[in-house]
Amino acid sequence: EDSPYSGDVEHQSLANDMDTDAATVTLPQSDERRWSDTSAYARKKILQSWIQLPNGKWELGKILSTSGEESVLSLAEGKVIKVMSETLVPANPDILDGVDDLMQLSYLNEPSVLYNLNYRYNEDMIYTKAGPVLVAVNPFKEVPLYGNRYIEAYMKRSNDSPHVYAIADTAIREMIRDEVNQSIIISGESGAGKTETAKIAMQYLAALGGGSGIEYEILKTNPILEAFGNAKTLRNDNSSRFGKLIEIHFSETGKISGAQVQTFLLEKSRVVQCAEGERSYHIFYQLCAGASPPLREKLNLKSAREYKYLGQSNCYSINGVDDAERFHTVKEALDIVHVSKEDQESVFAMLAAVLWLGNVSFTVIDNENHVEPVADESLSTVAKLIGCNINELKLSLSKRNMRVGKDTIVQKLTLPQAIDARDALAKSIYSCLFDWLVEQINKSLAVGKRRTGRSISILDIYGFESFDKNSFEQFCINYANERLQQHFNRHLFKLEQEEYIQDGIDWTRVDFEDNQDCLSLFEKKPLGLLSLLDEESTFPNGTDLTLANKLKQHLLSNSCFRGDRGKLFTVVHYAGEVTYETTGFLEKNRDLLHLDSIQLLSSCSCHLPQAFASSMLIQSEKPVVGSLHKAGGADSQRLSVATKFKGQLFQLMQRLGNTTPHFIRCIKPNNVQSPGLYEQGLVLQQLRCCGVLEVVRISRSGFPTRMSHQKFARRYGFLLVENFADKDPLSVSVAILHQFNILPEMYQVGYTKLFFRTGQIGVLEDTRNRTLHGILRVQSSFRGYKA
Ligand code: AD9
Ligand code: MG
Repeated sequence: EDSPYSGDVEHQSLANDMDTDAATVTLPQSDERRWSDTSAYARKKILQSWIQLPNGKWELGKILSTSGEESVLSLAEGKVIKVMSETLVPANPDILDGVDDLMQLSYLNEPSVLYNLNYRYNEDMIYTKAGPVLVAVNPFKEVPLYGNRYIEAYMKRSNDSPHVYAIADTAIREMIRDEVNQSIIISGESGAGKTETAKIAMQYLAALGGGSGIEYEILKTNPILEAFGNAKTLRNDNSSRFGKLIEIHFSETGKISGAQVQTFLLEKSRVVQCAEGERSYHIFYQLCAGASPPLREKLNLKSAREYKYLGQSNCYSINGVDDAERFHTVKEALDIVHVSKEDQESVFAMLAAVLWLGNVSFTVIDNENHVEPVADESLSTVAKLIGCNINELKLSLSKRNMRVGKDTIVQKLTLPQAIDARDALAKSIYSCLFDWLVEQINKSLAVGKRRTGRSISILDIYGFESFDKNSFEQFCINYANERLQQHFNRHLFKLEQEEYIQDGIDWTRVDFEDNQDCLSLFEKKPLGLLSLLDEESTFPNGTDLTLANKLKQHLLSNSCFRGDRGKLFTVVHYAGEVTYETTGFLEKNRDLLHLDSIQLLSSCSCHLPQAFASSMLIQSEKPVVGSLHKAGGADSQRLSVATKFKGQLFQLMQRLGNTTPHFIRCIKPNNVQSPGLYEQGLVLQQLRCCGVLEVVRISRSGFPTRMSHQKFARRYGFLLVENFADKDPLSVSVAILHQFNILPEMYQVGYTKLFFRTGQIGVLEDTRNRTLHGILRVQSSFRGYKA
């Protein structure tokens, strides 16, 4: 009846009733204590232990004996090894194998968490809870967990195993019950399954229906956004190259009434450049493979191999994907979100224009290495597709208006400059096209402008990244993750706090660590990473090296910052240290679009380029009014990329701040996108990065062991010297605490429960067991005497 695995001992249970003659293992304090709060008593009772092999893998061993500092273990396949006892990490008893919430584990150490997830993964149970967080391990194969039958089961609550559906269901219920907007925040590294998970959540919400087919429309945004915003990378055949927040609106009756999509930081550079074995955005290949003959003719479309932008990475197809077929799916989806056929054709014309721009080549025209574009098929096709005069196109790709003082001078371009101008034009056409599509989607989904109801937002955003080489993109992505992590920590803190307050506990005595220091490193004005980056970006003579030096000059005193050699600097993120290289930082941050290009687009006869030109002008910090020529002719003064991103992020955090969040952490079990392969090291590193281990830490930095007064009195009451037989459980509990001199800072007495710091129960357990054993020993020696 007193099984430690059931009932009201939460967060920390003890493997104490398991055995009678365990080998004695002494584990000295180590880092391990951070995750596992092995009490002195429990340590003696450990039967199995984790041992880290030289290759870094953890293996389970049975403890055969322990003498002094060494222990003997038997491993799988009958292997027996002798190890230092201090290297052992306690393993959970077998009855805890595959529990569906990691918090149920007696020993919450890294190998135990890894093992539990692996155990479930092998059974196709890819979802596991870690307290309030859902962990999803990517199966890389179809698992029988989805579809109407499952959706119904979760709606009826007849299935309670962890699932995205269960999270979505809770979100709906809490939205209705509390009248508070909800958010589902999905993170994880590239290929971990965020986008799939977001779709699974949307599927569940869509099953609630809406009427007028709005739910169907919402689901159809996925193929469009994926075609234009996803690409094959070395990590994921369908990698999202942008962040996405979709806010689904509900009417008072709990039906879907509309939705809104917001996107973040599309990777523009992919349009003009991508690495060997990767691809540009799917839509380019889909268009080349799937366009009808009349469309091909109209756009002068060739096969993907004929385009330089697509040819440089030597990769045209994806295993198991039919680009032509996908093209039809995208067109259908565009129909459904009410993009007219004419507009669709304009969209395809813009795509073809981008592809043809990449084929524009240059020729030297003077002895100062100035160039101009070759007037060939590429140039004329671009001009035709965007609807501009071919000479104006030629000019904008060979000259640049510069402002010097009050004068405007015309600078002729050299080959690298001309290529830059061409690529910048291609990138901005594409990113404007992407934004325009999102706008069309939003117009279509904004059914019933009355926003009387509530909403559930789903955030699918890039996870923390740390590569061998980290650039501006990682810098922005990791900054975003740092912000989201703070949101995550603060939410968990709040949950804990609520529990304490509910039970009348003084929660100010709970310390939580935060990542505020690292965020300040990024955001402080004027001496923070972002401000210094912006400042250097405005200096015409700023270079990647001067930027690095400037950062080192001002930030060395910050404990989250380290200067390294040359252009390198390191940031100590919550998930680990990342070394960034400033190469390309300034240029990517400035993201200059020459005014000449805006001028060119605004002179086009087609409506999309015109729309793009005006949206670029609106984005300008100082909107250029009146004639473009009067504006001075220099580069447009736009917000830097980092500043714009920071603004978006603040706005996002503000929106999320008004919601009840639900967190899903996606884990990628291997780097080869294969089913059935679970790499411990890889999983562990992700559990650290996405804060799953942090969940444990946070819950442990308070009073994680909780026991009801009744249970506590029943379990330890017999140890009391005085007779408390008739007293109520609370008095008995207090008497026990006093008799055993449990320090006041080590526990708190709540209305219904006692709250303990980690490890405290161990002392009591120790005494309880010694007493029990003592009674047994007295009995047996008595028997011996008699014999
Ligand atoms: V990236 O940061 O956008 O590069 P994601 O979004 O985290 O990444 P994605 O959802 O695209 O990863 O998942 C990668 C692949 O894993 C998918 O294309 C599927 O083949 C596979 N996957 C992910 N989740 C599931 C699932 N629940 N069931 C089956 C899955 N396959
Ligand atoms: Mg994705």
